[in-house]
Amino acid sequence: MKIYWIHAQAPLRVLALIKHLGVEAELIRIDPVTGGLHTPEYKALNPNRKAPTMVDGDVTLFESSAIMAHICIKAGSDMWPTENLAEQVEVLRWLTWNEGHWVGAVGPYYIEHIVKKTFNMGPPDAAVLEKSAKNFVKYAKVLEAHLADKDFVAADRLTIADFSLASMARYWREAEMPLADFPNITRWLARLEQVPAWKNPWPEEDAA
Ligand SMILES: N[C@@H](CCC(=O)N[C@@H](CS)C(=O)NCC(=O)O)C(=O)O
Repeated sequence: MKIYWIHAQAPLRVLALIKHLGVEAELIRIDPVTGGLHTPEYKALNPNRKAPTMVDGDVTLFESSAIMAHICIKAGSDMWPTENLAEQVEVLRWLTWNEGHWVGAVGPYYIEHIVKKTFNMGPPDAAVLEKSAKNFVKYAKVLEAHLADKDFVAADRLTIADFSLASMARYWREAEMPLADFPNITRWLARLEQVPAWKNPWPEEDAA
């Protein structure tokens, strides 16, 4: 199995899962700054020109959720439930909620404070952050209420939904996300940090 990755939050989920499950994979780092996502070879694998991308035999996949589900099935891991279909639906619900709502809520903070700094794109735009606050609070309230009586997002255990939802939010302090008033969320994020592969998801040669 080959995983094409860049140092960013969607590939992070897949790399953490691979490490957590001990799956053997060739991890191929791409440099987005020098056009690595735009080569004809890469575009043939992922026409979105984004990372991650997985190639496993005849199967080529983009979208980190689908890649994570594939890896779990292959590794026999119930982090993507395949026996209890009610659990599978619950995990799917939170993966969908992540893409549909949570990414849009936390994304502006992550982009303004972390992505811009990483790629020397200038200072955070205060107007963007101010405009984002209402949406952030709206969806943080949903997750906060959901986590009131839970250690994990779905199925009462660690699943790929946790990895998806936490991949930007894990940087909440550095990204200045206003999460201090959401103790269930911050406790859940701290709990995930106790998972070694989540705490240090990057390949060994790039542990920074
Ligand atoms: N929904 C996609 C998101 C993929 C995505 O947006 N990847 C970003 C990194 S988090 C990327 O490749 N950005 C590089 C670029 O847009 O040039 C997934 O979950 O895989």
